Amino acid sequence: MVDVIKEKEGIFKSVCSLDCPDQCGLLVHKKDGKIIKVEGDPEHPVTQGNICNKVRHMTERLYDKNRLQYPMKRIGKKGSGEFTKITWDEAIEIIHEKWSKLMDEDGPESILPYSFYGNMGNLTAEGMDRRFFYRLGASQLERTICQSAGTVGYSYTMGGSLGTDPEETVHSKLILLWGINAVSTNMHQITLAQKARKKGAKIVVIDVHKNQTGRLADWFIPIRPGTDGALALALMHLLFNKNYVDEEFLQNNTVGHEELRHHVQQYTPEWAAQITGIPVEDILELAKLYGEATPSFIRIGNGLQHHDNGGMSIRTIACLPALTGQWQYQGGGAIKGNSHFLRFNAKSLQRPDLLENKQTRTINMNQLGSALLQQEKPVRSLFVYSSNPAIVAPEGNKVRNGLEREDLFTVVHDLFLTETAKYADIVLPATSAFENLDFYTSYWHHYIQLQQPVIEPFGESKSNTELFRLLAKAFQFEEPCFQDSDKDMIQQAIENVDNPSIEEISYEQLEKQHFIKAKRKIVTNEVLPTPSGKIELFSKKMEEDGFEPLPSFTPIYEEHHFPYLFVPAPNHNFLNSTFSNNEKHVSLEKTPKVIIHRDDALKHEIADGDFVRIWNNRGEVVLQAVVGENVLPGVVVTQGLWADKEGENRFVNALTPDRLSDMGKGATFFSGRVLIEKK
Ligand SMILES: Nc1nc2c(c(=O)[nH]1)N[C@H]1C(S)=C(S)[C@@H](COP(=O)(O)OP(=O)(O)OC[C@H]3O[C@@H](n4cnc5c(=O)[nH]c(N)nc54)[C@H](O)[C@@H]3O)O[C@H]1N2
Ligand SMILES: Nc1nc2c(c(=O)[nH]1)N[C@H]1C(S)=C(S)[C@@H](COP(=O)(O)OP(=O)(O)OC[C@H]3O[C@@H](n4cnc5c(=O)[nH]c(N)nc54)[C@H](O)[C@@H]3O)O[C@H]1N2
Ligand code: SF4
Ligand SMILES: [Mo]
Repeated sequence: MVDVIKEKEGIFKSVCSLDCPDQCGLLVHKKDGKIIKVEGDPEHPVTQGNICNKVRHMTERLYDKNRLQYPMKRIGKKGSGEFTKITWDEAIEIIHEKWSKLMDEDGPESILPYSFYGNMGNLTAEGMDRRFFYRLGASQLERTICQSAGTVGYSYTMGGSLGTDPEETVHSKLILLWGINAVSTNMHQITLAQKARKKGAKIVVIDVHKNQTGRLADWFIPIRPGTDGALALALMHLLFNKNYVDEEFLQNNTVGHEELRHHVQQYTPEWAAQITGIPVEDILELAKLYGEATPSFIRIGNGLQHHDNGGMSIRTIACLPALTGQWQYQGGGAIKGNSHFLRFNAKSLQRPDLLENKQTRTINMNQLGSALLQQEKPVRSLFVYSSNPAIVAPEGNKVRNGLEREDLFTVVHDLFLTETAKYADIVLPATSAFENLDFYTSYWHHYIQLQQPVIEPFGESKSNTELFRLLAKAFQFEEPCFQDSDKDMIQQAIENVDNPSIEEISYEQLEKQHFIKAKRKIVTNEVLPTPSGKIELFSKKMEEDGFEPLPSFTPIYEEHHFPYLFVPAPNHNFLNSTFSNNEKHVSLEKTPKVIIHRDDALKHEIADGDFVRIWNNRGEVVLQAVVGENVLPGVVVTQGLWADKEGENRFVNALTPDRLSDMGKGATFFSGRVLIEKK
């Protein structure tokens, strides 16, 4: 095996580390020891050499003049971004000393780790860090900002994150992109859908506004935010009543179809039309289309689940493919997530046993602001890595007020001086994924991939695993697992796996083959991981957990005094807040905008291009209006999680609620309400 780092020139295989379902195979071009170009790997079975614009411009981020090179300590006011250079030894010493004192005074729970998937590598995201914080006994973080409501909802129906193999969706005859902006967020699903379209498939998009994905659809269906569950219930009503259901499939593979048939009689298309804003004729037409198409495929996006009722919406939509027996066909079914097929030995990697029955408290990452501001058992130190909560977390002003606390000792490990890092006492430079050894498991396609380091660490930066090894050493943790190398950790994670899809993969095989596909059977030939082993249209487990056992609809929370629903979605050229601090990507997005329906704009005398003040009891932003008909009246949409800019007020998460969703303690970014006026 070539030691890629040592090679000064060449083209090397790599993996995209970003939090994106596609997890593309990459080819990295190297010259004089530096990366000069990143392109798609044509040999990757799913992504086939195509990559997005974001990563095509990755070299600009890797060698950005603002990339952190060495550890620093704060010298100015919190948030001001004034720091001075220190050494790694000093940084580790300061953290060790401070934490030892806090642990003596208030116990280890006064320390809160905060991380997410800024890098999807399994070691980077949930490896040595987990071992370290379990062993320390720090507060535990509920990492539920992204997909947890839907994951729980989908699992009640299907037993886990398992769905269609995306490669098979080229055979689909109907592709329903539901609450997903796939052109921006899952581009290879679009490539596959286009191939299916060439063979006669129809693409239908259901969204609250007509973005790029809506524009390429054969049929775009606008829907009021947070009402998708009602649409799905009416579709079920029609599928049963118009005999589109596959009775044999229901009989053999599901639990509760008779109860469901009876239950959905109340959910007429007229009822759903009132709630969703979709005309009755369109609901009838969609039911006919879905009822008649085989194979049909639903790609369930994140838009649906970032709502108060997100869990139940996805639980409900997940029932649809079973009604018409779609799981029997190649290219039929649905994908919410597919990580079930690539389950590895997470316990060996993360070592939760190191907690040793310590009763540590849990803090929800969506409620970071409240956690930092609470008086009782205060959080006294925050350690942020692979995440940028000062931009991405809801109720952002609360988060920043918390970060401003002079008595909070904050450490941030990142590649850039993010908005969060500006509040840190200690800033530590992180390597990029191209500098690390790691393994990757997609949550959409079915391949596991190895990432060999391609370049030397940038400046003095260190990987997440190396950082936590150093901290473990400072704390004199003696368990041998703190000395495991990255290769050891990969082996521990992929060996002795209780998952028939990948049980025999070895490190050497991964190294040789680059991408290995999970062995997978058609979902219904397997016993599903639900309590009954079947698709649960009626779920006893839901009843035990305090939910209605059958699909149902609860409207999102009414913030009555604010008339407009506010949907601050991601954008095309950033990935969450990543790239929002890189000039190239910012220049592609230009400026943050707010999309408003013509009638609403008229009411407030707002013209296209005007600046609009958008506010509620949580905060306010001022954005430039795009007036038109690409959004329903009563809904305003923004795109992108933008870095702060001096003199501008563009922090959309200042307005989002930190309520938790019905299931999975998930985020409710899209269930907030606002007022608008011309600035
Ligand atoms: N370019 C780019 N790609 C990304 C990301 C990014 O920031 N930029 N982020 C990555 C991450 S972490 C994730 S989780 C995924 C997210 O990607 P997606 O799964 O596409 O989810 P979102 O973009 O959050 O929302 C998708 C769409 O849902 C719509 N929506 C909002 N509320 C509702 C509703 O109630 N009903 C319906 N039907 N639609 C609704 C929004 O208008 C939006 O167009 O993308 C990943 N990929
Ligand atoms: N309004 C609104 N808010 C949202 C969303 C939305 O749709 N609307 N989407 C939500 C969703 S789905 C998600 S997943 C979250 C995502 O929120 P985050 O996970 O915070 O995602 P990013 O903003 O991309 O920040 C990741 C950070 O990790 C850093 N990083 C990258 N690699 C490494 C590494 O190897 N080590 C370390 N230490 N750092 C690294 C990057 O430089 C970057 O600053 O945002 C959520 N926030
Ligand atoms: S961000 Fe997504 S689409 Fe872009 S290269 Fe990475 S995995 Fe591929
Ligand atoms: Mo996400």
